[in-house]
Amino acid sequence: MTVLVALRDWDIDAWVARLRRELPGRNIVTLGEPFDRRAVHYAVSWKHPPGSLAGLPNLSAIFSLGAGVDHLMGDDRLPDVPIMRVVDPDLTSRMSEYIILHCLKILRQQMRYVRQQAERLWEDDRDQPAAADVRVGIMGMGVLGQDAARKLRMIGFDVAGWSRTARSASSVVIEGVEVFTGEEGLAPFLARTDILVCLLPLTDDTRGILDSKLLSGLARTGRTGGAHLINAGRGGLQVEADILACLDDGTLASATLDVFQTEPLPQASPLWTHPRVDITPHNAAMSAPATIARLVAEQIARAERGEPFQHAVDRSRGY
Ligand code: NDP
Ligand code: OXD
Repeated sequence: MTVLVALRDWDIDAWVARLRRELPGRNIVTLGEPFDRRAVHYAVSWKHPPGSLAGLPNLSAIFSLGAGVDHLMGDDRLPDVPIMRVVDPDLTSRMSEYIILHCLKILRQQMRYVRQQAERLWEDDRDQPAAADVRVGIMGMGVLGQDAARKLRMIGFDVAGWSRTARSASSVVIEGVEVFTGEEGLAPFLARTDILVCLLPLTDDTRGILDSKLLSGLARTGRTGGAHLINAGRGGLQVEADILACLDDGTLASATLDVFQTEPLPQASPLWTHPRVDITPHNAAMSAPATIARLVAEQIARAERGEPFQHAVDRSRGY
């Protein structure tokens, strides 16, 4: 039984080595070598070249090596087999670390002190807000959004969330966290938000959602000196020209971006040098080969014991 590893952008050797360790006795092959297409039962993918998983007659499942599956949905020749995504405590904790780091950076005005140090300037702020004075709004109250919400609440932030369905909102029970839903919940959610955290998946419904219209709905009179955006979901969610315009006209006080419309972020992008933009190279929550290869092996073992796969993607929703 063969497992096909179909990756772009990531270190394929590290993944193959880990998968071989976790799946002893299986034939692990890559797209770049000759292999028997009829022997492939499973494929693991991160941004595989579109069409490269077609023509595998015995394929029974595809595993995304990330939590997001937009990289699969763009392939119009994707085989009609179950798709599983990563849900893993290690990846979830990493994302929460990132969100907490940047919410605290805004709360404690860290960028101001970095600038002051460069100028040897000793100037403090005696009117420092408490975490409870700052309203964080999380778009996307799934696995990652809920964990970040819980941890931000523990620190004391005033947290709310926004998700697609009321059903999911009622199942998200985090003390003190109100979950708004759908289009009608969006305006009130934004109006009570000083720091907007985006952890949405990229789908037909969410593409370009972070535009001027949405950002202008954020609160700007809170204790954070204006509205702030943190996007660690996907670059396709944001309209970068609108974010720059919003920074320049005061709609946004800062933007912290881990993901971009084009990755790597082109050298010519004005985001690189904007004084109120913080950039990280799409590494808010990395998929670690050691952990994720084990998850794939566990999923295969489940299927071969006759148990259902976990964390299957709903293709009609796109996430
Ligand atoms: P989940 O599928 O668990 O959660 C998605 C959430 O988004 C759900 O609450 C869902 O609502 C909500 N949602 C989806 N569509 C809409 C919509 N149209 N309107 C409002 N809410 C919507 O995903 P995860 O939390 O595991 O991951 C979220 C995303 O984070 C991934 O898709 C990926 O793009 C990104 N990511 C980025 C990483 C990085 O390093 N930068 C690392 C890992 C993930 P509902 O609950 O109603 O279904
Ligand atoms: C993911 C990612 O989706 O790393 O897991 O972006």
